[in-house]
Amino acid sequence: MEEERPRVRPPKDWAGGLPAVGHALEIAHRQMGVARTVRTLLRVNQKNGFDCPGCAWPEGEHRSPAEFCENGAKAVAEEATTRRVGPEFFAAHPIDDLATRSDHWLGQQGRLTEPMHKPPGSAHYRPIGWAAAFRLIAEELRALGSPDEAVFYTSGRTSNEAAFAYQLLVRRFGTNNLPDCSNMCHESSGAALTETLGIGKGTVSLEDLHRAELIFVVGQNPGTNHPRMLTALERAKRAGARIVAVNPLPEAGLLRFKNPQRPSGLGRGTPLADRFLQIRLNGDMALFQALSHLLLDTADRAFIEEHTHGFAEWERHVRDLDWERVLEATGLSRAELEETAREVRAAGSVVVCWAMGLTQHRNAVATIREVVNFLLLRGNVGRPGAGVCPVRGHSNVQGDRTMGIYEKPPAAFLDALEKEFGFQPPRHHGLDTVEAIRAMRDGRVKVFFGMGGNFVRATPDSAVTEAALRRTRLTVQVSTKLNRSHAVCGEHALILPALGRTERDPGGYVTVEDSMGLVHASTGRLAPASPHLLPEVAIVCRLARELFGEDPHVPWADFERDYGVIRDRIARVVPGFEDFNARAPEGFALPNAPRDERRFPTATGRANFTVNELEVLRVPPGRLLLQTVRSHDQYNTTIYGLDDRYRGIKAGRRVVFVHPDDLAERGLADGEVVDLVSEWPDGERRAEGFRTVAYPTARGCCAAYFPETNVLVPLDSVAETSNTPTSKSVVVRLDRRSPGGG
Ligand SMILES: Nc1nc2c(c(=O)[nH]1)N[C@H]1C(S)=C(S)[C@@H](COP(=O)(O)OP(=O)(O)OC[C@H]3O[C@@H](n4cnc5c(=O)[nH]c(N)nc54)[C@H](O)[C@@H]3O)O[C@H]1N2
Ligand SMILES: Nc1nc2c(c(=O)[nH]1)N[C@H]1C(S)=C(S)[C@@H](COP(=O)(O)OP(=O)(O)OC[C@H]3O[C@@H](n4cnc5c(=O)[nH]c(N)nc54)[C@H](O)[C@@H]3O)O[C@H]1N2
Ligand SMILES: [Mo]
Repeated sequence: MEEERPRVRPPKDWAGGLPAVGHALEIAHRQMGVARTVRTLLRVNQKNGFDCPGCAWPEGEHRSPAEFCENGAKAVAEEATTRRVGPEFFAAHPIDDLATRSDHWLGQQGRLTEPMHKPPGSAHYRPIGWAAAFRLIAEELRALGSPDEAVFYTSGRTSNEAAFAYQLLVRRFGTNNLPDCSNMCHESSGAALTETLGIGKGTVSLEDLHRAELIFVVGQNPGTNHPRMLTALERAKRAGARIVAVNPLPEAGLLRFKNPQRPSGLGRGTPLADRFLQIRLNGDMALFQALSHLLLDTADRAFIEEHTHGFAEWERHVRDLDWERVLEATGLSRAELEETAREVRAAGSVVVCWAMGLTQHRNAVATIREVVNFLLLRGNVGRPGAGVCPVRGHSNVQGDRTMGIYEKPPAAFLDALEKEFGFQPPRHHGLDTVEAIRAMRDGRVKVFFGMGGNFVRATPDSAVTEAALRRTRLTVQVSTKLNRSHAVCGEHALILPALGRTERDPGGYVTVEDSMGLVHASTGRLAPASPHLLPEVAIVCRLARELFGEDPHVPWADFERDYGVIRDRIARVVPGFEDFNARAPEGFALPNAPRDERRFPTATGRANFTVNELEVLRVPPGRLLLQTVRSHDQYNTTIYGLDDRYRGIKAGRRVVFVHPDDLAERGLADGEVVDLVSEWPDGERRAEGFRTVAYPTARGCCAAYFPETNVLVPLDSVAETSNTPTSKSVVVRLDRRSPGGG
């Protein structure tokens, strides 16, 4: 492992500005040199360019000629790097050696160039031809006792076309085992919104955000993870909006924004949040219940009467609020809550935005249902400037779900597939991410196939998950870059190197769907990193041809040759994609019944108020509640560098942010080295050697970076209903390391 010596400075209270430009250009330059940097970055999110692989934030109708985003630029540079990992690299590095390397080191080696195979018992990966690789996978799949003994994971960068073809292959093979990164991400949002509003997505457009009078940004760090959202918030502010930030950490991007696009946006920048509610981890359900309680007299009776269900019962529940619990859960004062409620009272339209700070808790689904209650109370759904805005992560994670990457597909989707292709897709539900790990651990699943992503690092309980993957017969990773999932493998292992989104694709353009349900085309222009790469669609189609031979149901060869053929099929299967090929180049918005018509396709046919019991997550004496977050220099498990500029950290990632009083209570000082120990009924889990950083987080809470801390998240610690790992509430104690590192 690399030596890390983190240096610590005070955190920043603004995001963006010239340092953001400088930092991005520095990384881009290191990865790809000057000419390629200019050529590549000018194509991001432009018409006829490629969709930024950074995040799912929408582009807006007026794309500026250099829609600049520091972290978008870094994501692009990682893919467009000129560094390469070829057969010589694998000959020089046995798999055991790769397994000792850090995520940072692995990612920095560059792009994968050729298919590689590790046969049983071999210490190394060796080159393998594409045809032999597909033969091997098909043989292993055919040898299974049942199609349900294989799982097919998807990360959220896969295009609509590749995702549609992939789920078709998997269902044609006979299973719904399609876990995806959503299971660890916005699954809780999907579950809560489907039940209450009848759609598993947000109900606002960019335009709504621009004209909202009040915007809540809850459990989200947009300065790092959705930098272009700051431009939208800035624009809303200029139109008079007020912003309430709800977060245990005073994230720089929430406080003040210096827009690098406008010279006048530099200087002191635009203050963003008008109010910062420094909430305790997991206090949000209490917060929204309390706000609703204070606003019951302002209920939009006409809306409630006409469009909702369950109001009376919910009103009784919220009227009878236990203030003591609210104050304990939130760590906020009653005055702060009352002032915030007054602000809501004065606002004609409210949007609530959120991300992982709400979705990765045991009661995440209930918390998001409470956000919906809060908005429904004043009719803040389905009219301009108002609604729910779950801010998505991966650039096409929302589109992948729309295309059927889902272990619990709705019957209507399967009916449509059956009608279009004339085979019977499996009807029983498949395994999600956590269930897939359990099944591999228990020997019930023998083949793992990953379409992108870094399964062993993104998932919880790293030691358990690694052992689970090592038990399988075959692991297949379709990847662009080296990561730890290549070093933790089954008896047989394959690495299948794929084309990235920045690269020319022989099948034509692909499409993606952003966080607000806009579908648009993405065209790669760079020469592929290696002549041996295949597009994801081709990988799916060639495997299908090997597996099914002449297939009377699906024209796989045509799919591979021309993605327009896939789009024609999508148009007939997925509602909202009519005339897909004609509309894709311009882009179009998917229908959204709550937003467009105030229609709520739920079980009751109305928007549902739900009663959610308020519990306080109490932590045993001496323990802290740990959240696992992203630094400014990473993209999930891809680590660009060891700094976290906005939080004042340089040259190291093994740090834990703790309130100074919580440190003092434990007799600890800033700069000491501790182990983080999570306690769970089945035993302890330990992450070693973290430098304490005295930091202005909420009391009783601490924060450290993912994926180093995934080892601490117990596999069985999941959100109710959504089964999402509770990555934002892990009970830990800090054990001081004895001097000398014992
Ligand atoms: N550059 C970059 N961009 C990215 C990513 C990346 O890694 N790097 N990842 C992408 C992906 S897949 C996703 S899902 C998104 C993630 O985007 P975010 O959700 O912004 O990512 P996290 O770092 O997990 O940050 C969680 C935020 O919620 C706060 N928080 C944690 N727990 C609570 C809580 O209980 N209540 C409240 N109110 N706040 C809480 C944390 O302090 C932190 O500010 O970003 C996407 N964009
Ligand atoms: N403790 C903790 N755990 C978490 C989270 C957390 O906040 N805390 N967040 C969760 C969330 S929100 C998410 S979304 C997951 C992310 O989980 P994943 O999506 O599985 O992880 P990534 O790190 O985004 O995957 C990176 C890898 O994807 C591959 N890749 C990149 N681009 C492409 C491409 O275009 N095609 C193909 N085939 N491969 C590509 C590269 O090889 C790269 O190494 O992690 C989850 N895990
Ligand atoms: Mo995510």
